Amino acid sequence: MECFVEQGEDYRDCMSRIMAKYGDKVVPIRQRKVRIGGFLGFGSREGVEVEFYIPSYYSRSVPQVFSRTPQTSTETWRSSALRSDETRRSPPSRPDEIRFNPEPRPLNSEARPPLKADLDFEERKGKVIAAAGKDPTLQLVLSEVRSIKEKMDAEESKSAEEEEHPAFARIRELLEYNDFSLSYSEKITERMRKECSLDTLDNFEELEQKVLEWIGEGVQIYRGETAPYVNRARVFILVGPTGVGKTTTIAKLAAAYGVYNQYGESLRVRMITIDGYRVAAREQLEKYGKAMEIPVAYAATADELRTAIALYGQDADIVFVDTIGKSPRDAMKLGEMKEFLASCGSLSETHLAVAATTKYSDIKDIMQQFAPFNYKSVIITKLDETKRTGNVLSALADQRKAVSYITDGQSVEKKHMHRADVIRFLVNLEGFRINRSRLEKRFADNGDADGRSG
Ligand SMILES: Nc1nc2c(ncn2[C@@H]2O[C@H](COP(=O)(O)OP(=O)(O)OP(=O)(O)O)[C@@H](O)[C@H]2O)c(=O)[nH]1
Ligand SMILES: [Mg+2]
Repeated sequence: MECFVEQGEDYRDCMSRIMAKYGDKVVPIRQRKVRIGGFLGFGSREGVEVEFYIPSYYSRSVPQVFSRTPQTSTETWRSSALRSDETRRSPPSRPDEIRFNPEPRPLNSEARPPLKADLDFEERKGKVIAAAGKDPTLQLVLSEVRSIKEKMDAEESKSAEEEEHPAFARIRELLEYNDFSLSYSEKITERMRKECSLDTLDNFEELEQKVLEWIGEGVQIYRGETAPYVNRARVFILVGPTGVGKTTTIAKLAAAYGVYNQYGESLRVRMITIDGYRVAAREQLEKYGKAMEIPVAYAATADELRTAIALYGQDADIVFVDTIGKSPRDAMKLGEMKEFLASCGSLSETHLAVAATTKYSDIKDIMQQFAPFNYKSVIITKLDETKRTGNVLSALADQRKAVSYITDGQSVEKKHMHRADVIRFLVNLEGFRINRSRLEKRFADNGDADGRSG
């Protein structure tokens, strides 16, 4: 261990010089009064000399301090770090003089006991935190710091997300291209994260099939009543927004069941319209009825509706009821129509027509606004007018609603009316490579939408 001396005007001056040169890890050993300056004893004055040493573990870690040539102040002050034999002294053995544990310990060691400097820092930190509680400016600064940290965390997790497997982005793109809602797409990618191994993610064709199967699982098909209708007709009411194709669909359904025997069974069909509101609405259905030789009635009041149902119910298997197109925004008119339709009896069933061209958020609104009708299924119309059905599939899955029929043409021809089936939705999705036989195997029992005819 090397000892050093420094001279100054007084003890305080000595210490500030020592610390300026060697830092604050020095250990003063003793001080004594000395005469300093002057020439041959003339002009000298009284000063102080402090003897000190630097513990070896600090001196190892701060070698630059010692490699530096000690700076001496010009004429007045003598050099400090004396290395001559007479100025090198052994550290005092008296503990009261040292007041420092000379036991060397490595710097920054966990085991190092807290130094005074550490304690001072902790104390100051405590004071700042306590002051922050009272000082609104400091609180503002702290909240700024917090929000910066949150942003940094968010950036971090975002960049972690950016590092995800490229298959996620490709599936998202495919879903977006098909107009699936964002929340639907998130659910699919979440499922990928949970259920797909790296091998599956690497095999995109396999992944596509999986995603198609998941989409298919979310499609519920309405199968209708399975019990036979004894001594009564089935009453099938179609509601929905204006212009979605309700009247055309009623005519198509009547044709499918009453003319084409499209679903294996020839039924006695009747049609009723309650639409006296739109010009020529009544004539529109009557025209279809005449062409198909299917009776059509018009009911302007609740009583007339009740009477028509009672009359047709006696000698028909199924009565289709066409309604007035209602804006889903007009809750009052929807309420009135619901009351009106109550005349069809509690055993009637209501279905909702929605055009495939409607955007996802509107379909969701429509489904919610028509919810008081307790509709049993959704009929998707105008499928021929769009190639993207993600909007419809997302809304059906969100609202947990089943789909019964789809229509894809203006004319009342057999080819434009279909029972809903999962495969049809899946194979029509754009951009996906379709393994039809695999899908058919997976959804073998999902093609039957109407219970009565099988
Ligand atoms: N492309 C296409 N057009 C259809 C389809 N179904 C109906 N339409 C057409 O949609 C238009 C409106 O059909 P309507 O059956 O009168 O619709 P609506 O819902 O009864 O209308 P409102 O009674 O006025 O509410 C007509 O031009 C139909 O030909 C379909 O599946 N595909
Ligand atoms: Mg109509």
